[in-house]
Amino acid sequence: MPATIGLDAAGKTTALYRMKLGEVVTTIPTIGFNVETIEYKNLKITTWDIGGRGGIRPLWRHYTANTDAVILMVDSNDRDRISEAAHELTRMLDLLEEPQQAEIPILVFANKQDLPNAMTIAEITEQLDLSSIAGKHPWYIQQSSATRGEGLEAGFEWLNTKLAAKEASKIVAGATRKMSDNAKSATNIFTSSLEYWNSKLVSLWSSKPVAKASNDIPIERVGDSAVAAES
Ligand SMILES: Nc1nc2c(ncn2[C@@H]2O[C@H](COP(=O)(O)OP(=O)(O)OP(=O)(O)O)[C@@H](O)[C@H]2O)c(=O)[nH]1
Ligand SMILES: [Mg+2]
Repeated sequence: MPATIGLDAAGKTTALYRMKLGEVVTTIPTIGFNVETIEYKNLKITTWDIGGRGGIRPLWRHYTANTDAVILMVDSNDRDRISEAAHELTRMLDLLEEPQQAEIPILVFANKQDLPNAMTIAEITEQLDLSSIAGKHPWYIQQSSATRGEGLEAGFEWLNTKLAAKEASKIVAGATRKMSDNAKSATNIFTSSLEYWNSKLVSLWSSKPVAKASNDIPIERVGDSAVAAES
């Protein structure tokens, strides 16, 4: 389940409710977390909406255990705290320890783009040092205005594609494993039937009276007899 993180007042709850209900709700700071399910067209994503206040941030790590994606909400207008947001993202990514989390997608919303002093996508990409995670995680940055409902769908569509691709590759991996299991058991059946017939042959063979190879049986030597015939 994706974890939606970001500093307090970045717009996480607003964005999720906007997607869920299609309207702007008046939010209060999230203390702890909410679970929200977004449904839009064929898209369905259930995510943690985790409060971003300083005191709550240490709790984020509890949501990383089964996380299959990270949604980071950034207040593009908050220049003073962009480095803090970058720091929290790094910390969050460091917590992803499970091997299956190695390549989980990271969706960044550069939110509050409706405000005149908003940082650009390029500035935020640089501040968050997103290019440095490129080799580890697929990432995507999307500008948005949660209150206007702009850019949210595009971001979630990207995430949905990534999650669906992962699900599909899991199914393919499962099917391949099953096929190879089937091939293995067919080989096992074949081998054991070979072994069966082999043992049958051996026992048939050993029950036949076999001439004893001993010295009292005269050995005909072709060479000698040829010589004898000549003389
Ligand atoms: N101008 C503008 N304001 C926004 C936007 N998104 C959210 N806000 C406002 O920012 C404030 C905080 O929004 P929240 O959604 O509560 O923020 P949050 O990230 O959930 O904050 P915490 O729960 O404290 O972590 C609210 O007053 C929102 O109306 C946006 O895109 N543009
Ligand atoms: Mg909130």
